[in-house]
Amino acid sequence: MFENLSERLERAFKVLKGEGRITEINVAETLKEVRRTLIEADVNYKVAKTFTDTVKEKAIGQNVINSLKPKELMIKIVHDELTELMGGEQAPFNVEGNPAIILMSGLQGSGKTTFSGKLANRYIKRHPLLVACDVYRPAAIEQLKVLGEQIGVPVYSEPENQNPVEIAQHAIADAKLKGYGMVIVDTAGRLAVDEQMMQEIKAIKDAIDPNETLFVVDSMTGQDAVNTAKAFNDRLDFDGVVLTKLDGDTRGGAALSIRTVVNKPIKWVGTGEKMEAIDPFRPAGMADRILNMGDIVSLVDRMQQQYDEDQARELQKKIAKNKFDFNDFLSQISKIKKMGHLKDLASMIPGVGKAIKDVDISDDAFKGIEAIIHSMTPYEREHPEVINGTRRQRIARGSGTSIQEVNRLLTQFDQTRKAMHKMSNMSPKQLMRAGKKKRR
Ligand SMILES: Nc1nc2c(ncn2[C@@H]2O[C@H](COP(=O)(O)OP(=O)(O)OP(=O)(O)O)[C@@H](O)[C@H]2O)c(=O)[nH]1
Ligand SMILES: [Mg+2]
Repeated sequence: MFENLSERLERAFKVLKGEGRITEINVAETLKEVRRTLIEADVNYKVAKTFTDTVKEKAIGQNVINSLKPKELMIKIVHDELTELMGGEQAPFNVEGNPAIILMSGLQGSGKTTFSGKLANRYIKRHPLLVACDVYRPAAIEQLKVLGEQIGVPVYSEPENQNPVEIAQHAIADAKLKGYGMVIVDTAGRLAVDEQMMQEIKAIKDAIDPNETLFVVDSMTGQDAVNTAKAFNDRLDFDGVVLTKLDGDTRGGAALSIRTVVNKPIKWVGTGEKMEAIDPFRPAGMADRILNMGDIVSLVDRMQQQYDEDQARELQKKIAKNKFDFNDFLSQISKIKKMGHLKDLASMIPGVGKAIKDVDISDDAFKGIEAIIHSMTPYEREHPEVINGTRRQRIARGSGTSIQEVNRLLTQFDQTRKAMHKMSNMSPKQLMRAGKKKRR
């Protein structure tokens, strides 16, 4: 995500390295490069100009009082301004009421149906109901049903009814009757903005009065995304934007200009086809990522989605009793995999993004390990200590790996288990001391 943008900005800042202070002259070159970078990332040229003008004003103004080095000062100002450009504070998402009603809008293929599923999955505890209001493609209902099944959420549809307004109204009545806490209405998209689609989505909105009307847009479409957003907003007056496909090699322009052009906040981003690949949009976090500073808050958020407190406590107990086994190991791996692409996750760690830019981190990294564990009997998984030489040979054969790989996994597992057990019995003070010792 934004790799090019990050790299170019970094180069722009390099010019200032070694400079003692910011002056009109040395900052001019950096700013010219920043502006060029933004325009190439598909940011509207007016937005880019205003942006660099503001940065310049702030940089020169702060020069005297600030003790930061020019390069660091510039990075900080650009970071703050990028955050502002994308809306400043994280926008609230209104899910009050019973049921809370969310309406999707957007062009064909923008990711409405996928995002409906992701949102339902994210709010699974509210007992959501998905509604299929795309009446033009028979396959659309089917697509939503497949997603619904995958995440365990029911789908309301009326295959014989061609009136999406009625379907949405019936679905809400049904939700009230059956006690669903949230209704997510998926609608039909068109290839381009057209009058009939606008009338239809407007009619649905007026009829069901949603908490949130979301405009879903493919971030790969760059400037076009901004133009479509404007057209939809003029007619629909939506509440927030969903930027999908941020996992692709999008140039970032849409994320950076939508807020300024339509004055509506981006509320969510989609970063993959998996149902878990959804993040709340945080302007500061996105600025961190653009400037290659990682985004630890989003990483923690992804983790929290996968771990509930009860499970964590259960696991802690097992570790304390030295009962952590291969079943637990397997379930940890599956949680990590659900959090998203490994490379994406790693790049959220500050400082790591750039370091692994050209490293191939494949999502198959766990495949060998999983195959080995799957070749163990249930008893072996719970009692790894019984896995002797003959058993190791059988496991290697069963998993299509070698005895060396099985040995390596068993040794690693044993070490991890010992270390975890030891740590779980330490006081916070002892933990600190152990950490220091290791670093020396
Ligand atoms: N890589 C990636 N692919 C996505 C993302 N969101 C959706 N897609 C893919 O984009 C394609 C279109 O997504 P849909 O959800 O069907 O789009 P839609 O807006 O419902 O399309 P219509 O119903 O035809 O209007 C699918 O192949 C999705 O898997 C995302 O965040 N990342
Ligand atoms: Mg769809």
